Amino acid sequence: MNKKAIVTGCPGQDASYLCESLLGKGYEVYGVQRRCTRENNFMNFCESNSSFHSVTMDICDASGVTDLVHSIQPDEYYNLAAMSHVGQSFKEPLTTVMTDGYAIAAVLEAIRQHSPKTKFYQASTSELYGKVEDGTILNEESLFVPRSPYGAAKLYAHNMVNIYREAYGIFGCCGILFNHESPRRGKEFVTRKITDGIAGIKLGLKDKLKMGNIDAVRDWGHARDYVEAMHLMLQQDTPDDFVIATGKTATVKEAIQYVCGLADLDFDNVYEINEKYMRPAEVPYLCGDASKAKKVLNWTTSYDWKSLLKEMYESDLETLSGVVYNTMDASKERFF
Ligand code: G4F
Repeated sequence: MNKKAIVTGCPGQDASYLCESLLGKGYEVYGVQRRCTRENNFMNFCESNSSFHSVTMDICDASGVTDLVHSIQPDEYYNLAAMSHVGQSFKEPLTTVMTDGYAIAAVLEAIRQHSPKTKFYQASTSELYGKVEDGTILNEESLFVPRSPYGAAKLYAHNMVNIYREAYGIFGCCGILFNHESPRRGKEFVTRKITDGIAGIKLGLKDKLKMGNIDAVRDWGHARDYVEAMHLMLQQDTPDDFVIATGKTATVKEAIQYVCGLADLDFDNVYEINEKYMRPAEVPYLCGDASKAKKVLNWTTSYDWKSLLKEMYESDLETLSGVVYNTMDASKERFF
């Protein structure tokens, strides 16, 4: 019998990579997405696979979650759905706590009552750490002091997984993932905003990048590598929490400078600071130590922030070049 996995958060970046990976490993995959989620083509590969089953459900609907867990009895459940934009969580604190906090209590209860052998993965985050001193390398033992509604809701969920593990023996793991990006990243996150924006400027489609705090420091890795860590966590004999990170950092400013270099554009003319993108409270510095994941899970990452941004920039340049080409084609038709 093939293993069965439920993956929430389709068709987002992480869920799309994870579903592809699980299908490649021979799983029956139940990909959960909310009704009305914007269309995108990341899931095309999965949807043409007969082992992929598309499920429309809101993870905040506890009865739907309970029915799904009860009827599927999945071997593994990956909770990747979230209100995942930190800045937006200040504007939607209640939606955030429902999606990123309450919904996790609901699925843990469903598993406890109806499918206690299901192994559960929770997408925890480096945002749990909050305000840390520059230069601090964070690991599984570091203190959690979240600085956003997003971080607070995620900390509740993180604690609940640990409580259900201890109290009821549920096999629950939290991946404390540092920032992970790819060409599939939404354009509202800073790396994709930079690569898509600079590709647009290069092609004359855009004027300037409007940025928030460009002094923020992040540890950026590739989402494709990070979803492998999620799977590895659920293949262990005992459940545990793991930091997943590259251990290398750059500022947002360095990221812009690097992509400007790829595009052969002048950094000073490319961006301007706009207060709109500043957050009420900022997490200024994040750098992770993934030694435990490397040792216990044998997990490795093949990208650093430069090779990651290069792949993203090249992908955006190719996509936007197609837009320019098609526009020229249409105007040619009109002209002749
Ligand atoms: O790309 P970001 O929006 O990611 P952030 O806030 O670090 O959170 C992401 O990573 C977390 C850890 O894995 C996840 F839990 C979370 O769900 C999300 O995926 O911003 C990165 C940094 C911030 O310090 C932000 O203030 O870039 C700064 N920044 C500066 N200008 C900007 C901008 N961020 C965005 N999104 N847009 C800007 O214009």
